[in-house]
Amino acid sequence: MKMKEMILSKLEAMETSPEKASREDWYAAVFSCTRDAVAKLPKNEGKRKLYYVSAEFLIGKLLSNNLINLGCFDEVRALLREYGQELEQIEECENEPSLGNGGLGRLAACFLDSIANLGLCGDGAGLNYHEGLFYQKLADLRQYEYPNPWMTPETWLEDTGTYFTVPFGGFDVRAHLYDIGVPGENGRRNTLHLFDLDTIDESIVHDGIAFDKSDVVRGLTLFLYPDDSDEAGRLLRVYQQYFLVSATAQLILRELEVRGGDVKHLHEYVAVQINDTHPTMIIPELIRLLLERGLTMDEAVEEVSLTCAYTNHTILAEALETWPFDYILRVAPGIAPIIEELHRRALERTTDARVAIVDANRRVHMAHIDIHFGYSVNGVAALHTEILKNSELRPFYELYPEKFNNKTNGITFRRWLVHCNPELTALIDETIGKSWRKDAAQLEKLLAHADDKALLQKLLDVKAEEKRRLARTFRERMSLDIDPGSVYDIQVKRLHEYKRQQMNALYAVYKYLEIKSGRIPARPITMIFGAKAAPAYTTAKDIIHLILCLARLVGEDPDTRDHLRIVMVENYNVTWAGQLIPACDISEQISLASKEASGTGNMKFMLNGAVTLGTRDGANVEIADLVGEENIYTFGKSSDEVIRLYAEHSYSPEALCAGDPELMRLVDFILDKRLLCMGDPVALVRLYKEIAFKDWFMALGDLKDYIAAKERALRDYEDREAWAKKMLVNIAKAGFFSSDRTIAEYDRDIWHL
Ligand code: 26Q
Repeated sequence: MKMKEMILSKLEAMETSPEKASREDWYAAVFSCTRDAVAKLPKNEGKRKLYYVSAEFLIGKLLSNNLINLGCFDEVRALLREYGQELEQIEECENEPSLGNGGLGRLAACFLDSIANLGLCGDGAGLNYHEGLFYQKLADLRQYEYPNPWMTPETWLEDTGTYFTVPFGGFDVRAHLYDIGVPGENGRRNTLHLFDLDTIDESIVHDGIAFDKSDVVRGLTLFLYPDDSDEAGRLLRVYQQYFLVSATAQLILRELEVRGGDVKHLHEYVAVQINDTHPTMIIPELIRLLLERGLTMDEAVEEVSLTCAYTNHTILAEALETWPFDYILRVAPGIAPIIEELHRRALERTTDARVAIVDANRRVHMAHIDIHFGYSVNGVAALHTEILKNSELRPFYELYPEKFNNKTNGITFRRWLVHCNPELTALIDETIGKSWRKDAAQLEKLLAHADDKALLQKLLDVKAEEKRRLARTFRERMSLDIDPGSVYDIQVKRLHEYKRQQMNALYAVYKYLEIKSGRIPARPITMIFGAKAAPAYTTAKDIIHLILCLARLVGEDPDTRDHLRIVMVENYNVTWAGQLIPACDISEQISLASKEASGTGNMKFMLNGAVTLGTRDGANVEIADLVGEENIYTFGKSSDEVIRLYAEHSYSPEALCAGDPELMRLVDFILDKRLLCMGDPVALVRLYKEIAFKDWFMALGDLKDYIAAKERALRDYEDREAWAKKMLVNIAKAGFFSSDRTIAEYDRDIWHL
């Protein structure tokens, strides 16, 4: 039966008709038919099966994406339109599962999509957080956190009825396996496995997101941790990690048995990709289980080392996970002796204390386990991998040069172009045909049309339409009027000092003061922010406060409000991203060089025809090399310079301000009485001190250069045709950043599926 008929008969079974059905009825019918259709697809099979193990899968809403991959998106959209419904609106009934923090979690979701679409045999394994990452509310110029429940009766989760016993210190729990189908366009599917506990109790949450963190049985999979800054939460985080890896390891061995594989040759049947260090304990856990099945320690260590590969997503030293050995003893005593054994074996290979697994303070360095006892170590962008090899992980690179490799990140074009920007998709199809959908490099065919004035005009028209659509969304959801004729300048990503939203805020101060002194921009500017701050990260919250204060100041001042607008969207998530990215003119990618491992938002914006304003950091470097200097605005210190400044301890924001009154004036504005009267003086003074005296991420060092680059971009924007050409080149060169390319490389170099 065709999808259309299935949906209509579903409505009938629900005792309604297409004419009478409400939006919710339509959603229920389309959802259930889509889920059934996915479930019916045969699985991708192969001798070697990949398990992508990750604490986060930021999958976003699934309805449209699944319809696209099932090949019936157009059919369903047409059916709905026949009855006066829009798929976009139907989809509002679906909650977004917020099972990730940001880039790392979203990358895992893009990878699942590409693995399925390339027809590879590979599943994801993660946790089913009931409340996800917190829900962010913005009120009184501040962020407040609330639970973010997402499971409804219409859920993509399929209860498999399968349980695995996880042995914690002193008690066992039963991991309950739920599955979500991941369809590919080739008519087959893979699976995202999410583990949960039946004893979880949402009612223990009170006052926002507080709960008794020592209550493992009722609280284990309530929330995704935004960071480890909460002392009480750290131990629970280790419980979560061991729960994930123990259940996953048992699933792997059970599936191996069903497939008739031989545990003695595990690596011929299984590849495990460890997504950052959060699932690292799968290495000792697999060893433990292989010992139970009769392998010797030598054999078990050897097999597991040939099975597990590790991806590093961070350069920030403080973000590299270490756990007290005592935590492991308490949470997972079964693997504590194995970690000690691995430590001993690593010491046999080298006596260099920098690469020890357990350090002098009895802390376990998770990444060190992965590198010693995994067969591959990869960074996520060319620059990132070079920095790992030359500085952060240098002693490891000297030990194991053959393990290190780069896999520049990518994004799935099915969500980040076909789904979120159907108008641009249609224009591309019309211009160069559809071959780019299977081979993203074909987007380069657009370059042959770079001087086609009619096409350039159409590109501008599509962008203008997306900008009007976003303005409508702001009006409906936030009662906010923004000018669709203004330049949309967007910075959306987690809030972190290294990403430097504070530098963008200081640009807003600059522009505000310019307008106040009569220098009116050629065209109004709309600055859009979206960012969640970790609840315990004070400086990040202070930066949000500053942005919200500036938004109010600029928006209430009759001198400035028609020329500059600052908007911060509440609870930035995948759904927001899908609405903001197609409408963007200028993509802000302004991290301090050397700090952003890759970035993936940068790729989504470029694919949708935004021009990047960025530092030479992460994948921006590769974007710049691809599009050429005339199609990107780069500024700021190089990563080499930054690394040198840190080594010399020679960076001083105070000295910079002392020598530059203009810079000083911008920073001092944080303490301007207009802001102090409106906002929280404690927060503003604290932030002022942080920036004026510490400025660990050198925002002041790059500010003048940043302002100049942005002014240049705004000037260039006024030559609409020249700008359209930049847009076109960015779209044409985005093919490299398809996650299909990334996954093909993982398979070629690491997984060999
Ligand atoms: C660690 C310990 C305890 C609790 C939480 C954490 C934790 C949680 C999430 C540490 C790190 C993360 C997330 C990291 C992340 O998203 N990294 C991003 O990964 C992207 C995909 O590779 C890159 O594009 C980004 O540059 C990188 O910042």
